[in-house]
Amino acid sequence: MKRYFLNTLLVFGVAIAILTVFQKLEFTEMRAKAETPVEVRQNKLEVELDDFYFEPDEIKLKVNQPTTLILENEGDVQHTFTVRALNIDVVLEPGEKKEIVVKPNKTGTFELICRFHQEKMVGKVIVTQ
Ligand SMILES: [Cu+2]
Repeated sequence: MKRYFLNTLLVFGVAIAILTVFQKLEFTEMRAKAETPVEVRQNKLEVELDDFYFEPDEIKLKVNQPTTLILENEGDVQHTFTVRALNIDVVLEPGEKKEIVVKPNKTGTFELICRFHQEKMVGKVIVTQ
């Protein structure tokens, strides 16, 4: 009877030890997730250039933080992704895809244009803190 009791105690002891380890692991994982800001994890953005618009036509960036822009010209003519205020100017042939990394050094709302069709092909780049 005494041995049975000890065995039961041992099983409980092991079970509690395992649960404690699992809880600690889960906690560590949760903390790792919480410490990585959303903006850092999702710093890629696809922008389509088409005849004759940008999609999306409003691009949100964080100041002093690098973002990869995946630019794709899905139209039948040449287009550019141009933000003069941020010294960005990329020309894309029809069907061409380019990745650029932008790291804006100032906040504000800046004009995005295609240099070849700037009367209709426009958008905005909004840089915030
Ligand atoms: Cu264009």
